[in-house]
Amino acid sequence: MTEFPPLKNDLMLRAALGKKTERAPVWIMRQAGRYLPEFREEREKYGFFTICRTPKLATQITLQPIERYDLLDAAIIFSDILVIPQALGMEVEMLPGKGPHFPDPLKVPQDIDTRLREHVNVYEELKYVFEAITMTRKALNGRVPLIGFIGAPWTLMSYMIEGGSSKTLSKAKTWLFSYPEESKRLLQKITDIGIEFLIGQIKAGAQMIQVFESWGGELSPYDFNIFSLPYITQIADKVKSQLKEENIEPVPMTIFCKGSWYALESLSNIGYDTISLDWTIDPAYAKTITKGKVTLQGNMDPSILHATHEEIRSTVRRMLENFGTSEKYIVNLGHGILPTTDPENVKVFLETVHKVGLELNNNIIN
Ligand code: 1CP
Repeated sequence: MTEFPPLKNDLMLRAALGKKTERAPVWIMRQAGRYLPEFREEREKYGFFTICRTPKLATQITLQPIERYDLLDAAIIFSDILVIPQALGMEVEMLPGKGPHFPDPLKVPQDIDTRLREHVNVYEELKYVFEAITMTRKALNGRVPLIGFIGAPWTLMSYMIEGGSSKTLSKAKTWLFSYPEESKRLLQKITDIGIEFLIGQIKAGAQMIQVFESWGGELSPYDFNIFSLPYITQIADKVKSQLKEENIEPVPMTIFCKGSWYALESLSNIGYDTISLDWTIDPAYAKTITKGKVTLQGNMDPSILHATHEEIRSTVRRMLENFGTSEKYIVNLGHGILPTTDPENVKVFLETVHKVGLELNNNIIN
């Protein structure tokens, strides 16, 4: 494995592993992206997936928010969850202002066999992500840890069948309820690739991992237990056991199931170190249900970054008071930052997290 510069700021890793922190660390979901003018400038020159596939560009953009603010405690590799469907052989375009589009989505279960690659050589098809991770890790020079990620199987299956964003996920759900066995076969296929992809990311230099089940909350608790939970459980289990077998130090893993408040207890028992919460979950409730077994991450409503500086400051203070800042907490939003966010407001958010975090911790210590 490649040698990297020593890590200077390990707050995120300590928080994820349940160790004390002098203040709660902070990063922002989708922190390198559309709200930043320096990103939009690059995006005018290059296609979205060209950036993902060009390690030098992916590195440069991953570093943009780190350099602009100098207040973030982690970087997340610039990529997308939809690189797995691409590796499976599907075409995905990124339409400006609209988001992802699959010109030819999966329509019937036979498509699993006729349209998707039977064997995916992850190290070949997704080599560009591994190269971007290694290059970014070197460029970070130990400033903050680098997060790698994948989309969870149900979320990826939804995009592969819907062909893009959908309000109801009616086509993907038709599969679950009309062809449950075939759906499970597809979910397993995505799971197997996801596990190998995450292990590859860790070998390439990712120091933390996040699994995004962005459409988890579209499932009933009953269906979540059938079509999401078993697969995200396998991912945590197998990534950790395989790393152990290869004598590689495991890295902290985070699960984000947006909308799946009902699954909090289950999620705290399946091997993830951290659970990322959306803003509909009350901090006290989350702490009671998870009983200190995991670190919590989140969960400010991203829309609050559109409000006044005063409103941002008071919301951050309340959030830090409720979660506690000295252990088992990572500050984040409850979902990705909105493209319409003013970068100045992000600065206010980050500065307040630092200031109030230190202040609350000192009060506890003194
Ligand atoms: O800083 C970062 O976080 C950058 C890396 C990153 C990540 C972690 C991007 C870049 N995308 C993602 C994850 C991702 N992609 C998720 C999971 C997180 C979440 O729920 O928000 C999802 C669902 C996607 C799919 C996707 N890609 C969407 C969502 C559309 C929908 O269905 O609501 C969109 C708009 C994209 C495009 C995209 N991905 C990333 C960026 C910067 C962009 C904008 C693309 C552009 O420039 O046009």
